[in-house]
Amino acid sequence: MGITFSERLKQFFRIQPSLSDEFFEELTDLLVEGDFGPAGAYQAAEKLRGVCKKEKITQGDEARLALSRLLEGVLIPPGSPPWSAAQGLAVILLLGVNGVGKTTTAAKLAYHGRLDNRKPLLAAGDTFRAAAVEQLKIHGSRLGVRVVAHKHGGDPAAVVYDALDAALSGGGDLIIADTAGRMHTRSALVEELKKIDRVVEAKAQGARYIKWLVLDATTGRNALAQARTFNDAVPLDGVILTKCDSGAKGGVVFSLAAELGLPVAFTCDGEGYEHMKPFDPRSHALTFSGLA
Ligand SMILES: Nc1nc2c(ncn2[C@@H]2O[C@H](COP(=O)(O)OP(=O)(O)O)[C@@H](O)[C@H]2O)c(=O)[nH]1
Ligand SMILES: [Mg+2]
Repeated sequence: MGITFSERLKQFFRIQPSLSDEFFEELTDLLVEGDFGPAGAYQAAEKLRGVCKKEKITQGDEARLALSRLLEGVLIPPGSPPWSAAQGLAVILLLGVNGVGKTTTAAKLAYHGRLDNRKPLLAAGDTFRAAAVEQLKIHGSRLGVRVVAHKHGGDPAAVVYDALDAALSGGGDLIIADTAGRMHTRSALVEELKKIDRVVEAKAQGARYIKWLVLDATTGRNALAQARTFNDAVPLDGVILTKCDSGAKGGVVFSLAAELGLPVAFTCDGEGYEHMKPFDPRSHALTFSGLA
């Protein structure tokens, strides 16, 4: 693997003799490469130009620090996880396309919830893929967490309904529902997700209900397109970024905040249960800028 994007950004700032017009143009191009998208990259570079002028910054390293501060300001702090905020039932619905890491993330959330003294229940809402229920059951038995499942091809809303029933009768206080990332058609998937959403809204009144989109960090700008699609179908509370260990550039996180108002709740950097941590805007901005 070559040098990371953050290292390139760092070098770019290092070699600047002056913060000329050309510098800000090149910075824009570089941010586009870092998954900012053209409009976001231009805005960030222009904002930085303004800050440098106002604060009389002339050195590359100072400018990089200013960029990091500016980018941190774009990000939305995730708040505390739903299981730690209050007592009572919490319901997490995980959405996202195939292969992004939903099922693995469901298991990680159960693991972390239990560390915080919650009693998780996993709901096997991906009834579309034959192996999906089995995959979640394997996690459930490793973790000692109950998995509510129906058979392959069943109605996922009914699975979630049963998980809610089980929780409300004392079987748990943190439901983590996995869902399918693919159906026969996109509209079928959207209808299915809306139905699950209606079931939770109706049956879990008073519960803390969170909808998180799982995104593979290595898919770059495509992640933003996915977020738009899902957010239109079922308004999201935030995203969980997976595979941050696999060479992601990290710029899309700023677009998720600036363009869709979505915070990142957690980042995952490996397949193990412990490879998930709460997202920290400051450290993301510093790492992105090559300062951490
Ligand atoms: N390297 C890495 N792999 C991950 C991470 N999260 C999930 N995976 C892997 O990605 C693949 C797809 O995950 P899965 O949970 O089945 O995705 P789903 O289709 O969205 O449910 C599996 O091989 C996981 O082990 C992560 O944070 N880092
Ligand atoms: Mg899955």
